[in-house]
Amino acid sequence: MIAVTYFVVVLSAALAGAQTATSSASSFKITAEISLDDYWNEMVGPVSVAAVNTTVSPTPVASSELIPPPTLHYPAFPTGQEIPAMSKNESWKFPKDFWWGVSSAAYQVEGAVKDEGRGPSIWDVLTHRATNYVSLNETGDIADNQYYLYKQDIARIAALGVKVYSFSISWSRVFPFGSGQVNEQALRHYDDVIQSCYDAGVEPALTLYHWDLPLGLMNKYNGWLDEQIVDDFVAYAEVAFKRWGQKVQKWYTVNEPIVFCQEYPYPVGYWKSTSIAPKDQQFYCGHHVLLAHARAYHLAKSLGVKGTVAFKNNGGYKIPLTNSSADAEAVQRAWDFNEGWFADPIYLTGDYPATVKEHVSSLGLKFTDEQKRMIKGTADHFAHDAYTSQFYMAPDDGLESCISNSSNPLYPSCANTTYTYPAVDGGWNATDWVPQFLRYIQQKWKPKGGIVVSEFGFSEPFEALKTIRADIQFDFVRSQYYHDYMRAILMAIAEGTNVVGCLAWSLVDNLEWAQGYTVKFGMQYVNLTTQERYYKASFFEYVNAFKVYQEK
Ligand code: PNW
Repeated sequence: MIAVTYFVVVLSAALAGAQTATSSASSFKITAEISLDDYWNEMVGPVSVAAVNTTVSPTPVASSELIPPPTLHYPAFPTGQEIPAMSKNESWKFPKDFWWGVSSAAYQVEGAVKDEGRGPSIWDVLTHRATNYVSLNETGDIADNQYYLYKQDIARIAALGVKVYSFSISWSRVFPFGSGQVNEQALRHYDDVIQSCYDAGVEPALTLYHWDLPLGLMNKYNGWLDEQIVDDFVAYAEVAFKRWGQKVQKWYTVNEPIVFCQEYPYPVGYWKSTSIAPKDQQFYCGHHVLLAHARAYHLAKSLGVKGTVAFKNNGGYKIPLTNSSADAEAVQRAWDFNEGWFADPIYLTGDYPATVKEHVSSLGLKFTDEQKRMIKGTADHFAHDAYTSQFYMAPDDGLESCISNSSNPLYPSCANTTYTYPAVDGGWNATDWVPQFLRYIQQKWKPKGGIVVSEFGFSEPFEALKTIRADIQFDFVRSQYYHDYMRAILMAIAEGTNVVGCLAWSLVDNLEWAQGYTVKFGMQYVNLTTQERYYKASFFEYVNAFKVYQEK
């Protein structure tokens, strides 16, 4: 228990009445001291607490667990055999130094949201207060309770021979209000998570920001919409780099800026209001992310941080619907406004792709020459969360009419798209296009240090409705996905694409953001009542790819 800490915060009228989604006509500013407890009570209210709230020592994983769960649907796994009998393709291999692992993010797995001095993040408000924001009003209050069960989680992945565990640090644990006073207890917690990884023979990879913005910064200046976040992020990164920079070899600054910037506009009334038009907010966010990332990168280098520093980009392969030149142009705009928005500045020019630049500079957001020089080259490899592939095409009424009409729903990218079926129903549909996708990344952004598929994974349709554990564990469709995805990476490597690592999402079922626990991405089932973990068949399928194809 830490002593009650008081922080000076700026309160405005909008958040004094933050329980409802009404925005106030007038606002006032006061500077006040508030305890962390009172801040929680005002902004979030009561939270659920797990039965287990001290760090648990790992219990050894029983050898009976280390064989795949029995098949329910077809007899392809003879008893005791890990995969269907299948011949090896001798022209494929993962090089010896190819690194692979599993991933998670703080708010999705940790729980213990109020413990040991953690301050609230925007996700505590989104789950507790925002009306209809999260399916079934589920929260991350307890989640997988990994805050206390990490030794068990690490032991379970180590038992399967997993090499890397990629997780994120909770900014509002380190800085309960986002800036100001550091919470030493949080640092000690992550010291032990990191050390526990090494003790188990698993290498930790750290992400500094996986969407859980400290609420204090959202209340103070709308988070990523304001340039002040750059200094605050760099101050946070500095604490992490100084603490773990000589130990941790793999660093990511931010996870998927496209996704979290497009999360703006957040529902109004829960935090400071903004006059930035809803559709423009993502570009303010992106601008500040690029500056924050780049400064953090240079800071890491100047502090002598060992290993690699990059950010996790995301997106999907873009397939032109037809061979028309309009669809080709739409595809290019889609790359520009997705991957290229962050990748062109960081890997190529220090600045946005021309199409994006035209739009962003119309908002008054421009990088100076010095900033461009600072941004360019700030990633030691290309980390891509590569889940999907989609068809793209020009809008029905043509590209030009969209580009000249800011009220067109597709503006400003103006690329129209279609999924075969929605992501929550398993429609990520990526594996066929993975080799082309990875080759595109290599040819377009020419990353030094190669490509890491920093997340990929699959939600089985309707898995959350299953009630029989054996049925849940035999995740045939996800297994097929991992089977195909691994072969797609092998194919890419065989074609000469420099893929150096991959991280499967996710080691356990967890809080899938606005979809709560209704959508499952885990390679382990978690009984959320008992917090017991059970390997699913897909985990064995994933691991097996390395058993068969990685050079010893
Ligand atoms: C990732 N896309 O989000 C996140 O990093 C995870 O936190 C999340 O749980 C996981 O994927 C599964 O959804 C993505 O549209 C969101 O390409 C969107 C895309 C990719 C990843």
